Amino acid sequence: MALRGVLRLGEVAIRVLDMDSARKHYVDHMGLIEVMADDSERKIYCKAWDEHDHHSIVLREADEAGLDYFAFKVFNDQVLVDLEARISAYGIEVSRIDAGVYPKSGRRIEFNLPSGHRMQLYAEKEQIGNTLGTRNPGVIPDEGVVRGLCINRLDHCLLGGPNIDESAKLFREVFDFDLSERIEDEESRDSLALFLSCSTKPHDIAFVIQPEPGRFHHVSFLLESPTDVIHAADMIGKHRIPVDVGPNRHGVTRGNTIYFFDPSGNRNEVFSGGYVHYPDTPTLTWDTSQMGPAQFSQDNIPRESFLTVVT
Ligand code: M3P
Ligand code: FE
Repeated sequence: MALRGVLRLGEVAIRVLDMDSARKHYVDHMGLIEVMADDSERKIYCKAWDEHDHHSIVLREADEAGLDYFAFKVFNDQVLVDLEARISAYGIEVSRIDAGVYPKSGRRIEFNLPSGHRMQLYAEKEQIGNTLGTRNPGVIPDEGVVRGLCINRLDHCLLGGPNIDESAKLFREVFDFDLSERIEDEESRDSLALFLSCSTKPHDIAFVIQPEPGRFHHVSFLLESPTDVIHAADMIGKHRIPVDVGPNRHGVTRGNTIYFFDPSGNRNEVFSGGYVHYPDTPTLTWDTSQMGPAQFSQDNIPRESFLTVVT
């Protein structure tokens, strides 16, 4: 697996109810960097410090919270050409979006997943760097660049909807992702949650079963260390950010985690760690007899909210 196909989750567009409080949360408290604002569209664009691309998070003020769309970056335009043909041959309608329609971005293709989510792929986005430069870059940016929860980068998102087996099949058969982990019902063996990787991370995207299509479970950001997770917990407490769970450690993926909510009710996660996944790593299966250890391995208490609270 040289990473020459789908590279990573590159953009998550989140609806928020009020931009002032969203900016306070994502920029002032979490420490994402606001790189651009579009007042007419009521959007702001943000990045984490150790990302080279122009932005990874788009916040849009709207009447309802949740996910507008998410986009994966692919290696080059030829991958985009190949994937468009493969998605169409698979039986999913694909539309094309010209370069520049999405700011700082090359052309995109867009389609809907069986779970009801709008997904895009793109190969080009303006790179503005991580402030360290690319020659003798050092390891730590100048004071003030790394702030708040000390987030290194956007990592993954977890989406809720029906037909999660079908969405996972598309990722495996068309996008060449691996199924790294699966939570199933102990009796029916039905899938409850599916974790998929296109890299050496335990997951780049995951799906959880939900009756309503297109739901947003969480967007997750990578921190450098478990020490930073504890620091983030202090900051979350200081700013009175509502916590869902944590600090704790997922059994699934083994990440040290905190789940919390933005002012619109969208769930966020910061985490560090997790094992290394390779394409020959066997799929790990959990079942509902071990929901506690699967979800939160430090107290083994399953949280009902994991399967019910989404935006
Ligand atoms: C993650 C992660 C559960 C697994 C969740 C996993 C709660 O969100 O980032 O590893 O079962
Ligand atoms: Fe997560």
